[in-house]
Amino acid sequence: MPTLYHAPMSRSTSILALVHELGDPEDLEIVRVTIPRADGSEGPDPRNPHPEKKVPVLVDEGELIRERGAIIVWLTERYPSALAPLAGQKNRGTFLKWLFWYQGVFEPVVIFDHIKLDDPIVNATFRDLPTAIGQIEDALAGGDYLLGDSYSAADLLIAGAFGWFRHLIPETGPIGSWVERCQGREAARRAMAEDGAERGGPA
Ligand SMILES: N[C@@H](CCC(=O)N[C@@H](CS)C(=O)NCC(=O)O)C(=O)O
Repeated sequence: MPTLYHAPMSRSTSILALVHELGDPEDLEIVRVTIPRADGSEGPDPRNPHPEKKVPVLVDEGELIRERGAIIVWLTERYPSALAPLAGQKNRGTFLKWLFWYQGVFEPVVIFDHIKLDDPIVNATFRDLPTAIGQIEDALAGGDYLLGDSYSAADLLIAGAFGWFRHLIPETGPIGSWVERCQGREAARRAMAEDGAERGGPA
């Protein structure tokens, strides 16, 4: 039985939204844990099996799966749906590309930009935020979502980041309306409402 360890109003909120998108599988258990918050409240939770006590983390079939991209692949394979092309299906490679790009490039670049890190080696490895945003804009020029016409768990992950960091949304171009489309989905709204009610605001 898969067990998701989740802290309200954190990176694991996107995985809670995914669980809702997948129809709230009955065999999936959600354990709410604490993490240290920016305001100094809470702290690491002894029940959290993550080696660094981070969230999200998923435990299933005797394995511990960390990193949202990996958790998304695992859950969308375990509970097949329109949210993710499976191996052999159209757009599978594009789907995986976006998940890995988010974890390996986009989130680091957002953080480097936030701390105003301007380093030639970092820039050569990751490029920069305008380049990253341009990649998303190019993809959205071909349809309403990253895979074209249909919403996927890649949209859930990447648009979710813009939902938290709205200042990253360019004033013009397709990203603003894409974020609204993704964040306006029932599953995303439910996850935010549940977490907000529990915690009362972002981490
Ligand atoms: N790369 C990880 C990041 C996980 C992460 O940093 N989670 C934060 C929540 S927003 C956390 O658990 N922070 C608590 C801590 O660092 O102790 C992922 O995408 O899953």
